Amino acid sequence: MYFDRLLTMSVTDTVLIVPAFNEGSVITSTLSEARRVFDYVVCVDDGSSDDTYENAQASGAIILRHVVNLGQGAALQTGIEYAQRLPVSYFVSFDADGQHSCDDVLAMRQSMIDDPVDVVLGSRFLGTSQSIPKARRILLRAAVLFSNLTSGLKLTDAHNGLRLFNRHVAQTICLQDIGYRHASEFTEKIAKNQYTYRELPVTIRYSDYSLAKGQSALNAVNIVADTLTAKVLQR
Ligand SMILES: Nc1nc2c(ncn2[C@@H]2O[C@H](COP(=O)(O)OP(=O)(O)OP(=O)(O)O)[C@@H](O)[C@H]2O)c(=O)[nH]1
Ligand SMILES: [Mg+2]
Repeated sequence: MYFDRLLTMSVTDTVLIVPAFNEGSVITSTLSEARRVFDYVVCVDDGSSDDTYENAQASGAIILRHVVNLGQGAALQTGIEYAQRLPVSYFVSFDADGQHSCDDVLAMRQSMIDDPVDVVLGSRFLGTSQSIPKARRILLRAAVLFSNLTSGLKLTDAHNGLRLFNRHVAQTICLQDIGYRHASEFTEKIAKNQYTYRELPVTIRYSDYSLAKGQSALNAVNIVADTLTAKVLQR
């Protein structure tokens, strides 16, 4: 144990918030990898029907649980609300399926320390995305154009789940959308709440596992439809 601690970093001012839905086969490695670097890791089991909850326990992370599946947005908001009671300055949204890397989080944290802003957003288009399917790349690029049009921000990657933000954002973001559209809501609220922000290059890993269980392209159509509806209702 002691030697193991020597080999591991111990970042205490940052909490990783990991929404997880049916990630039983990868959750232990994702959370254990994170715990080697970050003292505070909060995993929200979003009503998984597999052994995600049991396997997450083994990592020593803090595990919260939705009794029913609500959606990534709801899981993230639950984690953000809980994490505010921890003695940390920085909050990170981090996926459970192995697509995000702790090294990128450390770089985002350092960027925030060196030159504070409210939100540091990961961008796979400033960085790299290992073996992203061509169709997915085209869809994501189109989503960026649409998101910048509707939010007024100038982003290079609008639906990247890897974000680091400060306590002011954690206290005021209040994600309402429980599903995938929370990602658009997050960028809209950066504009609406006038958060200062910066993008940083990150690496998104596309494995056979993440591609097999990940988002269907159809979701993009839903997000566009929901966003347009939200815009019309705002009027
Ligand atoms: N699919 C899905 N994921 C959820 C849900 N609740 C929490 N999550 C977690 O949200 C994160 C992102 O979900 P993904 O399905 O990987 O979505 P994505 O990364 O945007 O899309 P891919 O690039 O296809 O993986 C993962 O850690 C999921 O486990 C849910 O209701 N459905
Ligand atoms: Mg994923």
